[in-house]
Amino acid sequence: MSYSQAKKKYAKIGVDTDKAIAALSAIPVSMHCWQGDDVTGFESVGGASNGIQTTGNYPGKATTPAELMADVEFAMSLIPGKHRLNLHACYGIHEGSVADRDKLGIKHFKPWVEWAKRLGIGLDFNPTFFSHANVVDGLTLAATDPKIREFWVKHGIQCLKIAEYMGKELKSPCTINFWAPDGFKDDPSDRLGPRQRMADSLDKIFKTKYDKKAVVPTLESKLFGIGVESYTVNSHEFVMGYAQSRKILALLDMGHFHLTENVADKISSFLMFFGKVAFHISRPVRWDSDHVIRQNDDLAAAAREIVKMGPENFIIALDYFDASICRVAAWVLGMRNMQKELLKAMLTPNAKLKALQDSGDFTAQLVLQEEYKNYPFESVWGEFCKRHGVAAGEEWFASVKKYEKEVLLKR
Ligand code: RNT
Ligand code: ZN
Repeated sequence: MSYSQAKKKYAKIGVDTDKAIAALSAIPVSMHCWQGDDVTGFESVGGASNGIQTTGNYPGKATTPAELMADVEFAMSLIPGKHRLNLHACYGIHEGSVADRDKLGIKHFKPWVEWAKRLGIGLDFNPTFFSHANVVDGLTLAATDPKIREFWVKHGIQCLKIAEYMGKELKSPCTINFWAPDGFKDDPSDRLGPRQRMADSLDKIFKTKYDKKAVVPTLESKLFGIGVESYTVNSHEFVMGYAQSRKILALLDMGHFHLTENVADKISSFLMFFGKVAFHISRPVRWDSDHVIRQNDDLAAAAREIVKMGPENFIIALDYFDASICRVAAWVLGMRNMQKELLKAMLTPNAKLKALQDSGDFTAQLVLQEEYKNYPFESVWGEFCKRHGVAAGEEWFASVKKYEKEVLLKR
């Protein structure tokens, strides 16, 4: 169906496709740098460890800053619209010897900021509380040894400074997300102490003066990790309470809940009590496996809530890392899937469906919720891509295969 035919069809149900295209164009998604190299970073050649791991050894991963930058740029050229890059502290660029996490500074991220300026994109940031010898007995900010806690507090403070620098230089607020793997494999005898130490460490970090217009701190909750099955310090309840009382944002990761929980259902409550919602869009398969996001029901439900609640109230970041497939393809596919689901939600007459719910006409609600799914979304997606000068269909993959042959497989 042509775009003009689709536009007419959508108009009949009260949906303005041009408005939807413009609205989608205004949503930046924070693309995670760590899909490009299996969360390795530039501090050592060892892979991700201490509560985080990747599986697979597909060839061609980026091993230097120049390679990662090139791969991100290439991926972004196949994704419609302007987006952001989400960096982790372990992606600092060190000249000579590697500065330890507590000594990281602005200079280690200057090349990233210069690069982002050239691309005209914003950066987001994350302290790295894993892949390090100071993760002691699975703990960082909640460690029993005050010296270990102090090390990680220093890291958190340095990262706040780096995030402030990014936000100011790029004139776009930098979201800094705190995720710490702290937890225990087996039932702990003391569940309170580690949480008190975590809160104390976080308080010490956030006591640092930082420009609240340039930096948006978020705290990510988690249910469990491999090797940390019985207890996670930063549980959902801990994070809700901490973030609410300290006036920072809580971050929801789609892989950090029981698999039967509906993560999309949490969004409206978050919005009511925090005003803004930070999101790690991921795909758990049986556990927090961080598979590439697909156009599945979970993603669709999350996108619908984002659209209904106002996308400007969301910080949308992707978080998955599959090392068993082409990493550049994984980025492009996931980013486009996110945008596709947002567009589908925008092309749904949400106000009309809400009116049916409010009037108690649940039959019509169910029927139309289903029927609207078969409207000609693809024609609008095609027009959106055309306006952004990128391929609408699977042709993008041929470009990735060419890049893979000419660049990735030569590494
Ligand atoms: C881990 C968390 C966290 C990380 C990134 C790399 O379970 O989801 O967000 O994936 O910080
Ligand atoms: Zn996450």
